[in-house]
Amino acid sequence: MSKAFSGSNVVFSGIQATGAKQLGNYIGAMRQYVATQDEGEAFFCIVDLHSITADYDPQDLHDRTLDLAALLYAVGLDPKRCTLFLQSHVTAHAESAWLLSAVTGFGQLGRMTQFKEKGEGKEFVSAGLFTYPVLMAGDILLYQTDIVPVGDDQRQHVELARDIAQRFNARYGETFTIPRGVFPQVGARIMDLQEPTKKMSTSAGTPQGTVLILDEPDTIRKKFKTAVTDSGREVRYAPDEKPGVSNLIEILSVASGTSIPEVEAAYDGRGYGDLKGDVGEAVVTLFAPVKERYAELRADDGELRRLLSVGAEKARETAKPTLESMYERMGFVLR
Ligand code: AQP
Repeated sequence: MSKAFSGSNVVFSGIQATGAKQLGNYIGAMRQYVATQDEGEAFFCIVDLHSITADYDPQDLHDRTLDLAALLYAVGLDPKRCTLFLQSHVTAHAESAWLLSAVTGFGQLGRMTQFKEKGEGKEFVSAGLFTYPVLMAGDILLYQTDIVPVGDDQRQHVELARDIAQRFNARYGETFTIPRGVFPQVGARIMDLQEPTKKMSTSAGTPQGTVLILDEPDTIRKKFKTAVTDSGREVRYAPDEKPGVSNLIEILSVASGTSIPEVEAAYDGRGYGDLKGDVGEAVVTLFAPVKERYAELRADDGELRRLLSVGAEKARETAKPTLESMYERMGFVLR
């Protein structure tokens, strides 16, 4: 299948609509979106269809979707340089998920860590939570994607998408570009500040250990001040041995634009108190302009909807030839 855009990379990544967005989402994903929007043709998708796989409230989904669109523009996505759209506005996503389920192993889905983690201990686990990675594979493959900027927790799902693409190509003929995940060198897995062996997450993390992008400055400072660190006073980057302090070092490195060894050197002999205070301050400074832009953008519902509708139009056009090839190669009689 030929690329819609030759000579450059196609970038695709999705982000869930529900859940207040946290520092991990920013460092692991959004920051990379902004950086990759000039690497070629970039598509960023608010994956609202994914949001119904766990318990959710319809009104909350509705409001959070527009909140997230405003936030993504506020962190630096530029509608002139990338395409931002809602997954539910492009029906090819739901269709491709069904078609790709024919080349996805039941056993493979059962091995997905996110399914196990998110389903564990729940009274009701939806079938959607199980098939979620197939929808995600369709999201990526419909755009003939080369690179998928995501955090470390999505590594397994991107691998599965590659596997699905290879199986489809082998069974029905070359149809998909095989995508590759790209992960930030620093900050691919930001940890919960209270439980630093677990990733920061709005649904699974601790409220005090999860820093929200739109938290008030004092709340951010307090969350860092009370961050759980390790015994001793040595500010040294060693994630297995010292998860708490290493997480703070990574966050400070990203928020202040300095390398990990530079952070270690700057805090040599100073202990954890200074480090916690400074990381909090650096994150407050990082998010201050984002909060300001967000407030302006979120105030104009009409403009947000207009931008999303332009994005959806572009996404529909781009996805269409790939979806048609899928139907054709799988033996369906075309309309
Ligand atoms: N802690 C993290 N560190 C680095 N990257 C992260 N991402 C999420 N948490 C971290 C990356 O953010 C992108 C979008 O994620 P999502 O909101 O679609 O869903 P998620 O990965 O399930 O994030 P949460 O906060 O854990 O959401 P909930 O709690 O709602 O399920 C992805 O690229 C992800 O890697």
